[in-house]
Amino acid sequence: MTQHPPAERIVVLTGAGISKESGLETFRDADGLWSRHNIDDVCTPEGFLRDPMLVSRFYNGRRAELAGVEPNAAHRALAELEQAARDGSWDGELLIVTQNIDDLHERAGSRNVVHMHGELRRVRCMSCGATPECQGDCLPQTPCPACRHPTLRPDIVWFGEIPMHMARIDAALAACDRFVTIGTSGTVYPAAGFVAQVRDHADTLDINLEAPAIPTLFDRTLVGPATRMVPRWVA
Ligand code: BJW
Repeated sequence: MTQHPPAERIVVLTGAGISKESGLETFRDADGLWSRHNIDDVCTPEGFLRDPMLVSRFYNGRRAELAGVEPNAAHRALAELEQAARDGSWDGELLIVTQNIDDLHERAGSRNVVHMHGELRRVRCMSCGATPECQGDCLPQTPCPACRHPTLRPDIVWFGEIPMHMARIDAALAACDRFVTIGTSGTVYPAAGFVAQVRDHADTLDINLEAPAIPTLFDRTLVGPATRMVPRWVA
């Protein structure tokens, strides 16, 4: 019989490392996206205003990659834990706060997912704020289906912008008993500061392929690939 974690309210923060074994790139690993793309060009509002086509090509390329990959054992293990809460076999609550813009948590079956850095499958109208879904390539000069304004940007949080759903995330962090990070370098704020927010009231665990180079604020670390370590932690 499966023994799920004992804590009642768990917040899991995921980063690019959880999707790496599905075939998506991370950002800051040696072979990551930032080794080939300039952050200021593709990941800032100023970069988009300078060259919307360059930014659109960057995200269209990532949309194409996402279409060719599947959730992995780590995504599925989290979805199974949430399902256990739903069917009553685990007396707990799980919220996934993801920095990822892919939809692999949802495709694995998770429903309680908050995308704090936006979603690849949506674009945002720079006039009315509508966030329609976009299939295949999305181009900035496409008219918004709601207001016809011809400037749709990726629905992504770039540097200098405020991450999404922060009120819900802060409330979940304040109420959680356990906080687990999976596959994130912990370099980008505000997500990097969540462990400091919870450590006086929650048990904290970091799951990462690499052992931390410097001491961290986490109570425990599990070192290894997410597809091995997350099912082991959830079981
Ligand atoms: C595995 C694995 C396997 C690999 N198994 N593990 C100076 C000090 C402090 C803050 C700032 C500062 N100057 C500027 C700031 C703010 C800035 C910031 O933090 N900058 C830092 C770089 C210093 N932050 C912002 O601007 C944010 N906004 C903000 O702060 O607004 C103010 C505000 C906040 C709150 C309330 C009110 C006001 C916005 C940040 C936007 C980030 N956007 C991006 C790109 C968009 C999405 C996209 O294109 O995909 O988000 S940047 C990029 O980094 C992306 C990611 O979500 C994010 C985090 O990266 P992640 O996921 O951690 O990936 P990596 O590559 O870094 O790490 C992968 C990890 O996986 C590694 O550790 C591997 O070891 C591991 N791994 N394989 C397990 N198989």
